[in-house]
Amino acid sequence: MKTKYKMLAILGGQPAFNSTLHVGSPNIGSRASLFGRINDALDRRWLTNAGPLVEEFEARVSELTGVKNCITICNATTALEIAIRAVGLKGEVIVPSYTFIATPHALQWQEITPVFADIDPQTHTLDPNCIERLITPETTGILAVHLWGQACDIDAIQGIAAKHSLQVIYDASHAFACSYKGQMIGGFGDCEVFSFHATKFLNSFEGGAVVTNDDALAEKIRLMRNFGFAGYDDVIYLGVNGKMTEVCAAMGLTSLESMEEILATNRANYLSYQHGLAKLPGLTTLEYKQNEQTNYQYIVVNVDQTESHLSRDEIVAVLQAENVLARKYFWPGCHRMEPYKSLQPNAHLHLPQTERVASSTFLLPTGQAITADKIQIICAIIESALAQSDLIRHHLHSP
Ligand code: T4K
Repeated sequence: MKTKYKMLAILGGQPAFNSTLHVGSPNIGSRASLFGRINDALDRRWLTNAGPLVEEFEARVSELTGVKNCITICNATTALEIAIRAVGLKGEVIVPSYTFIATPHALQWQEITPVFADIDPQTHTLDPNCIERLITPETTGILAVHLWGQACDIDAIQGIAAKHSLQVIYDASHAFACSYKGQMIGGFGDCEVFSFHATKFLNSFEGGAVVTNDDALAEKIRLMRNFGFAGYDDVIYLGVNGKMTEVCAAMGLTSLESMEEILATNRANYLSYQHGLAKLPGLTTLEYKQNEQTNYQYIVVNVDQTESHLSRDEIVAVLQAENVLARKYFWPGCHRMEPYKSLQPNAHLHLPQTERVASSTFLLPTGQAITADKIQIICAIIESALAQSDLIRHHLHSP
């Protein structure tokens, strides 16, 4: 790592970092704990199919979220697909476009039409005011996303769902260990889905879970996760293979042991970025609600081009040249990706906030791989770039 006092890499200088800094660099807990658990699993010769580590991980997630049932699944995308089928969604489902592509794909994969709704520009979560006008006789549910770990407006969404007899699933992939009005995310709607992917706050290499207080729904999901087997030689349901392995559960349990440290690092990183970016014109860091629990998993920066001397894309180009792999999540919006772009070519007409936020937002690296001194350098790079905006623009856009 070199000092901040240097020529920017985009202008021909050496990159600030010798190796790439990633937005999703995994948090790694105690290797000794992890290897111990994996060794035990090998000794037991029980490697998957709801083994003891999976059961322990499920019990810990239930306990932490205060939700009766946790069914771990091999990843959150499959968990969403299973949850959608178990809840009985069909026809059309209302979903934000400003999310990771897995959210609408989990519907479309089952030939359910995702009907894209706009977001609140402050929180980036589904705007309840945009839902009702999209409801048709074909609508069966709402699939809302607790984006960046911030809860959606759950009260408003549940109110609309009750009025129109719709089911509600929350994609809580970003929201493990976060709260809504003081209650942990997990127990809202018909069910909620967590992701424990390597890049997430709490990781199990790959992994996800459906959590629900509905025992009958939980039972159905358990069957669906395991081909519909109710016992040896007895299939009573249509199912898939959605099981989590013991190695993944070992990683999940080990990550849980480090959760407080990960949270403290994420929070410290968030405050360092806030401090470092505060004085830069046109740049604002997404504010997390101070009266809620949050995992500070993402550093989300919005660029107001009327005030900033560089656009979001120009800033990202500057950072990437320095080996800071800032990401343009979730650009260009799911409605502008296939197959939705072809199936719903006019969707953008009712998604003005999604379009605006998707084209002006970027994410910065955080987690345990990032330290305060690296953050200071990243902020100094952005500051230096903004101060030399004419030169950078000329460099980026001249043929
Ligand atoms: N719903 C929502 C709202 C989601 O955000 C996601 C996933 C899902 C559902 C589905 O959950 P899963 O089925 O994945 O459990 C990444 C993650 O792969 C994805 O899990 C996540 N959201 C999404 C926001 O980010 P990509 O396509 O950007 O992945 P990738 O490979 O570029 O990884 C991100 C960064 O992390 C890169 O700079 C590389 C770095 N990285 C990645 C891995 C896997 C590492 O440094 N180490 C690693 O081991 O989607």
